[in-house]
Amino acid sequence: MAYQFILTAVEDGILTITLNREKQLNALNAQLIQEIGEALETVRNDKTIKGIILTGSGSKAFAAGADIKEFSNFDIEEGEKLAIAGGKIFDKIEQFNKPVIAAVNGFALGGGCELTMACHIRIASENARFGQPEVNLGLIPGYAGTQRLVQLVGKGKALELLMTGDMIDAQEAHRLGLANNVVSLEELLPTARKMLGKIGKKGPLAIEKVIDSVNAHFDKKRNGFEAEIENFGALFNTKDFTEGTTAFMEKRKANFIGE
Ligand code: CO8
Repeated sequence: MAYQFILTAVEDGILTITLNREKQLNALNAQLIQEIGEALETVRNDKTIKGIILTGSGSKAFAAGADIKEFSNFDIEEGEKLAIAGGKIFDKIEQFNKPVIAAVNGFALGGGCELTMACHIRIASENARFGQPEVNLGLIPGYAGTQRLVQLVGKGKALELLMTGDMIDAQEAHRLGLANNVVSLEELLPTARKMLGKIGKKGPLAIEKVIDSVNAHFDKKRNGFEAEIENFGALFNTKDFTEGTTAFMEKRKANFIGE
């Protein structure tokens, strides 16, 4: 499929989606966000794909935010419409049935930081900078930054970052739990691929249920404990469960098929 603002590539069962507006520091316009959603849908039911990496083109930015030029003249209705449409794609990422890793290769600001937080895991390069600078524009985050930042770093630090608009470096993001780990820029994509390679050897349905159960914790309409029990029980009815336990007993590696 041809996209205007992203690049996609599949290698070793991993789909890499690269935000491709390097001159604009990969600022997120509405179409770019929609294209991420479309690219994800192409692999949802593809059993050969074990995971997804989201990254930015170039070595300066993952994404420096939502495209300020796109929404600078918007009124209330247009602003809300943009936030709702984009928010649905961010939710899709968070709830995706395969692991999504943000490989954060530079600035991840505003909507860019929010996009990393919608991903399941964030790996940062040493030059990465995170921040929610919307207050500098007289705005607040519109892609759930006020919610997901609290989930990742806690209320006090989230309020500080959201109200000061301060940028933090990769090490500080790691210390706060925003970044899972920090590696050199050269090691960024290899590290993300290695992690997805490891996850890809596990039972895909179990991975899907891990994602769903953890998400249930943060969903006010669900009880996470009940969701886990339901997901746990459902896995007993799968070929992967039979294969996993049989392989253990036969002292060999399991060959999961995602059924
Ligand atoms: N939107 C549009 N263009 C951008 C953005 C952006 N967020 N960030 C950078 N660019 C563009 C610049 O305008 C510039 O373009 P040009 O060469 O045509 O003038 C180009 O990218 C390079 O940027 P700089 O020259 O500014 O590069 P510097 O190295 O000097 O500075 C910074 C890098 C510090 C990252 C700087 O570009 C910056 O501060 N960018 C804006 C950061 C920001 O405020 N982000 C938050 C945006 S608001 C947001 O994300 C709200 C999310 C919720 C929206 C919900 C829907 C409504």
